[in-house]
Amino acid sequence: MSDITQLENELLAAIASAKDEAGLEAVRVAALGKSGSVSALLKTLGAMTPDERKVQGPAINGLKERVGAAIATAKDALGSSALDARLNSETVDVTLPVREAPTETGRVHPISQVTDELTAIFADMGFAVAEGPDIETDDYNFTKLNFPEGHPAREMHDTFYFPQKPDGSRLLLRTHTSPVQVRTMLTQTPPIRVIIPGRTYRSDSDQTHTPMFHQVEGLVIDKGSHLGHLKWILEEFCKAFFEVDQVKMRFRPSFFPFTEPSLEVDIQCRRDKGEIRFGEGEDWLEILGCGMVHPNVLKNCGLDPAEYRGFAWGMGIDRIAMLKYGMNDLRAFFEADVRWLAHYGFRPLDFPTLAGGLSS
Ligand code: 2U9
Repeated sequence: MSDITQLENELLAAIASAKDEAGLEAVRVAALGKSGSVSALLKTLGAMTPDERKVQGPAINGLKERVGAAIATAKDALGSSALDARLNSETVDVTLPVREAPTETGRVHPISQVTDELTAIFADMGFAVAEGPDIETDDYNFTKLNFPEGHPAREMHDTFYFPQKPDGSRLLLRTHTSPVQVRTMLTQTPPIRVIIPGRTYRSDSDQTHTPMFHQVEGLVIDKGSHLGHLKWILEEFCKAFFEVDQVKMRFRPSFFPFTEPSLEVDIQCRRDKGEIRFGEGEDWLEILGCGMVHPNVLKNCGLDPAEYRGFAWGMGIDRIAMLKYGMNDLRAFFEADVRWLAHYGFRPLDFPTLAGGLSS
């Protein structure tokens, strides 16, 4: 067998056994590429006598053409079988249900929902929302609010302090949202009507306490403000928030350094097989604290107690969310468990509005 015939047989076998287009391309380069075996044979023509060339020329060129044609045929076959394989593996089942959009599957956390609910209720009564920093000075968190230096009420707050600065002062994580009322009074002229929902921090952790929790506080400052206004606002809030027509409330004397008199407020409820219903029953449940702003606080915030009076209240957003929506462990609020959120969360486009129903 001549060398040419042997090379042709080898190349045709290699073409036939190429598994894919990359393998076939390797065979093409090895045969017809610049340094390929067929190209090497073609180069030998130059050194031949004219008689030899007459015989070898057509033989080698014939080899080149047949190998080229075999590669082209194999390429077509491999290309269409690769396409068949892709079409078979990438089929789309058009009968499958359409994947739900994030607006359908995402959920709003109950704390965000309840914050939106109470903002809608107080906005309807003419309140603005005020905000302030989570990191506060001792002055705004305690001193201006009538907590004297060394007063035991400071200890009750289990404060997270930052390291002491060279001048002896130290910043802290606010233990309540009250410093925002201080900032509001220092920068605005009455009448003032604000609510302050926000994060607060105390070093405490059990089933009903977490180191970070949420409060909403409210403040009204005006010339003739009195406890009657406060009671009406709180009653209207409780009816709207718990979505009941009537609610009985009980005001008990208490003590807070920043209010005088100070009161704790219970609402009427019925406890029924682990469930709580509001607006009926003979039980009482504590839901908030309130009072008339202490004259010292008004003075500390640049207001004359002879001219202005104020009242304020505060409640835990997490606590009222748990009461309204029936969760029993506060810690689950902050564990970011999507199964919990899928159960207790709210649909993102169901904004709470008074007209449309808060929680429906
Ligand atoms: C200023 C003046 C008065 C805010 C008030 C309460 C009563 C109160 C607690 C409820 C549950 C905090 O989340 S909680 O632990 N708050 O009982 N808060 S009066 O009074 C203020 C605030 C600011 C300048």
